[in-house]
This record gives sequence, structure tokens and C-alpha cells, in this order.
Amino acid sequence: MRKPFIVANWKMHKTVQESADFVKAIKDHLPDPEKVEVGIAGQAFALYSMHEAAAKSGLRIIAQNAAPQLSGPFTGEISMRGLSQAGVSHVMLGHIERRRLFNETNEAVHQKVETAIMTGLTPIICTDETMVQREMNGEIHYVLKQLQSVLHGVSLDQIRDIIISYEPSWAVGVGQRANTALAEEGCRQIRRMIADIYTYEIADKIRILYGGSVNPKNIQEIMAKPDIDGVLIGRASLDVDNFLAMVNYQ
Ligand code: 3PY
Repeated sequence: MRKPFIVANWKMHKTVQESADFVKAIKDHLPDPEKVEVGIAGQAFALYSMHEAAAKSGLRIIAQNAAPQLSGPFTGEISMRGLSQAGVSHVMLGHIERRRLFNETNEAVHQKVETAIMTGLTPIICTDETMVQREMNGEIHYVLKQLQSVLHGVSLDQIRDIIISYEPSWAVGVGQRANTALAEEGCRQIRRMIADIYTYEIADKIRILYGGSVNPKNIQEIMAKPDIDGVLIGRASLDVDNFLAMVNYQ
């Protein structure tokens, strides 16, 4: 069985104090970590305070991005080694906003995946597509091409712990109604591709998350889909009550 993973993507919101206060407010109300995993991707400067505030709650502290290089003269960049020593367990890579607004390429995401694996962070590899790309022939070719190049060289052993997310652009950051049938179909096609590249056993184990307009009203319907193992939540994750309602959706 794949353990559900509910992830807040706070984007560029919340100060250090607000982030730590949020963690303190939710940490005693989280679901049993054996049954549901919960994580928050906060802003880099707040992650260590969030880690301290989370103390033994099982809450995963997640970075929204990091540099592909291990260390060196890269002013303004954030190292994954530093993140892992600051209590961070996962790193989101290639979120649609990074690809679209900061021109992040598949090659860059690929390098970051390698660095994450090397530094012991679990990558959450984000994929996306537009409605036009999706409607070409009902297949998610664009997403599959992204994944193929990002996963290039990732071994059978390494892929096991990687998490993939499917975030169609028509649903991200807009607060529209999520189309759960399209979301499930996207995740199903990603799983099929993992089976083609790796094995059925891996495809059956790997967790695939859906992101885009998830909220307390639709989370149950989304999580009931067989190929969706979790969600990345944008705007709706910024409020304590909303977030608690979503992590305790079961
Ligand atoms: C959104 O739902 O807006 C997201 O970007 C989730 O990552």
C-alpha cells in the first residue's frame, strides 16, 4: 500500500514567526504518521525554525527549490547539503512556477534530482502541462517527455524513493475547480510510464501526487482516486483550520 502524502506548498508566503507558529498550531492534530504523511514546503529562511517547532511530530519539512551544485561560488543559491542539515527531508524540484517564471529546464531539474539523491533529500519531481498540450490527443505526452529527461540516469534503486507530482497548469494557482477525472488519468499515465521505464513493481510502489486547486471540499474526492497518492496544496494550505481539515481528510 502506498502511504498518502499531503503537502502544503506555501510558495512565497509567511515569515519565520508565522511559519513556526503555524507548525506549533498543527503539530498535535496531525494524523497518525504511520497512516498519512504530512509535509510543508515553506520559504527557505523559515525551514529550520519549522523543523524545531515540529519536534518529533513526524511533520516533513520540505524545501521548494535548491541549487544543483553541492557548494561553491553561487551567490544567492541554496545548497541541498545545508538544507538536509537544517532538518529538511524533501525538496520540490521543477514546480511549474519555477519552470514558467524562472526558465527552469528539464536538464536543470535533472541535475537537481541527482544532487538531491546525493545529499539524502527525497526529490518531489514536479511535472506540468497546459490544456492545449493535454487536448492534443488525450495523452500526457508533454509530461512524459519532461519525466523521461528528468529521470535520465536515475537507477532502479534510486527511483524507489522519488516522489512525482502532476500539476496541470490550468489548475495551479488559480483556485478553479479541480477536474478529478483528468487528474486521475494524468497520474495513471505517469504510473504506466514508470512501469515501462522501470518495472511494474516500482510503478506500483512509487507515489504520485496531484497538485492544483486542492481544497477542503474536494480533497476526499481527489484522494479516493486509485492512482493519486497525495496532493500538493497551494493557497488552501495557508490557513491552519483548512490545512488540518485536509490532512485529516480520512
Ligand atoms: C497550487 O495548487 O497552486 C500549487 O502550485 C501546488 O503546488
